[in-house]
Amino acid sequence: MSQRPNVLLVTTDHWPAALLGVAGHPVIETPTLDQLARNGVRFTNAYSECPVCIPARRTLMTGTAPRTHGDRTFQPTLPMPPHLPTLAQCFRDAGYQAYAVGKLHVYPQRDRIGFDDVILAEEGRPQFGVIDDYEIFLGEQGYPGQSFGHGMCNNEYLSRPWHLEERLHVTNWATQQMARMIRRRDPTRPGFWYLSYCHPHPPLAPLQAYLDLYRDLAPDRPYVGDWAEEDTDSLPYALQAVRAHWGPFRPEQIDRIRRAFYALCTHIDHQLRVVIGTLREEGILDNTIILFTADHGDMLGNHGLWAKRLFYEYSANIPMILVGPAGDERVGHHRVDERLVGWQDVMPTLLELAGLPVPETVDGLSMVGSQRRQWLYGEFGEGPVATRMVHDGRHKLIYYPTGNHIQLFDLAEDPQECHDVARAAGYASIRAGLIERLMGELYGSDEGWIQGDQLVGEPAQPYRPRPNRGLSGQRGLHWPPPPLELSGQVVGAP
Ligand SMILES: [Ca+2]
Repeated sequence: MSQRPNVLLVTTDHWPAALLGVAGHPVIETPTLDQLARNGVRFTNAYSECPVCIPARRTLMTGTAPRTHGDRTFQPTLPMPPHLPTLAQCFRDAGYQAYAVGKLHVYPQRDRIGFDDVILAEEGRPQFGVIDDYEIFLGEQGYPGQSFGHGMCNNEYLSRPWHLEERLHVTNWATQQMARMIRRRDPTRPGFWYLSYCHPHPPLAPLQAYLDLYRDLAPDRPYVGDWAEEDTDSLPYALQAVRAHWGPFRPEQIDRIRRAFYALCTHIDHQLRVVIGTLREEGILDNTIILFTADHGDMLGNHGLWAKRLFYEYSANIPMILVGPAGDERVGHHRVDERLVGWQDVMPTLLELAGLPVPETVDGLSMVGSQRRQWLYGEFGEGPVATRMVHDGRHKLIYYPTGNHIQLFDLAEDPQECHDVARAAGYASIRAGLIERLMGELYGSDEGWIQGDQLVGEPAQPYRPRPNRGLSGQRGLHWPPPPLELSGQVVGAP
C-alpha cells in the first residue's frame, strides 16, 4: 500500500469566494464545502491572477503567473508551454497515478498535459477538433448531440431547467466518472485526481430539484458602488464593453439568474459528497489531501457587471479550501487564513504537502509555508479591454490603461468596493506605492503605458456596440458531429 497521500483537486468555473455558506452568504447552501472548510483551512484572500478560463488553467497546471506561461488574453489554440513541467507530470514522475475528469481547456484538446488519462468535458467545442467524452456518453445513452439541446448559451444568463434525466447532467457525469476512477485505482501507487466541474459557468440549465430548493428564497440583490452609478459612458472602456454585452436586467430577472446560478452551485456541492463518500468507503479518505477552488468568479450583476475578466471581488476573489491528510498540522482544521494567495500557489502547495520537490520553474508559493507575498499582481487582456490589479492584502488598485483610469479600494473598510478612494487624500501614499509596484510589473506591450517615470496609459476611447451574430458562442445540434476542423467561422466567444 502507498504511504504518500493521495490528492483530490476539485475546481469549478465561475464561483465567487462569497458564494459559500461558511463565508457568511445569506442565501446559498453549500453544506459540503462548509464542512470541508471546517476540516481544513479556508483562504479568504485567494485571487485569480488572470480571471478567465484558459490563462487561469495554465496558471493552475504550471504553478506560474501569466507572464511566465504566456497567455493573459485567452488564446484557444495556444499549446501548453513545453518548457514548464505540469502539476500532473510532477506527480506522475514521483510514481503517482494521475487522472483528470471534466474541463481541461487546453489545446490540442486531447493533450493530457502529464495525466495518465483525461476523461474530457469541453463545454461543446467540437470546432477545435474533438468530440469530448461527455458527448460520447450522451450518444451512448441515446441522446447524441443533445448536450446543448436546452438552448441555453455558454456565455449568457438565460436559464431554464435541465432538459434530460438527472443522471445525464454533466455534473452527475463528472462525479460518476471520478468516483469510478478512484475505485478502479492501482492500490500500489498514490493517486492524483483532478475533478474539474464545468459549472456554475453558464449554460444556466440546472436540475429542477435544485431550482426548487431556491424557489421560495429571495436571492440577495446586487450591490452597486457609487463609482458604478455614474453614466456608463464615463466608466472605463472595459466596463462599458461588459455593460453593452450583458444586461441590463430587471430585478426579477436577476433573481432568476441568481437562483439558477446558486442551484448549479449546490448541485456540485451535493455531488461532491459522492466523491468524498467514495474516498471514505475505499478507506483512503484520511490519507487524501483535498483542495477545492475555482478559476474565477462571476460579477452576477454587482456594480451592474457580469461574468469575469475583471478584478472586482466577485470576479477575481475565489474559493480556496484545503483539507490535509488527517492530523497534518501544516494544514490543521477550523482555520481561516488571510494571506494573499493565487492559482499559481496550488501546485507548490500540493507538491509540498505530498513531500515532493517543487520545480524551479514555479512562480507560486506554498500556501502552508512560512513565506508570504507582499502583493499579488493580476492582469487580463491587451488592447482597449486590458485591466491590471495590484493587491497588497488590504488595498486593491485596479488599472484600466485605456483612459489611464485608476481605482483604489480599501477592502478592510469597504469589502464590496463601493467607494473608490483613488483620489482621497488619505490614500495618496498607498496609491503611489501601488502604482510603483504596478509599473514594475508591466512588460511587453504594457511598457508603452509609461512615459518617463509616469504612468500615462492609452487615450480614452468610446465603446461602440458590436453585433453579436453568434449569440455569445451559442452551441447547436452536435449530432451528426459538426466538422472537426477550425473552420475560421468561430463567431463570438468560443
Ligand atoms: Ca472559466
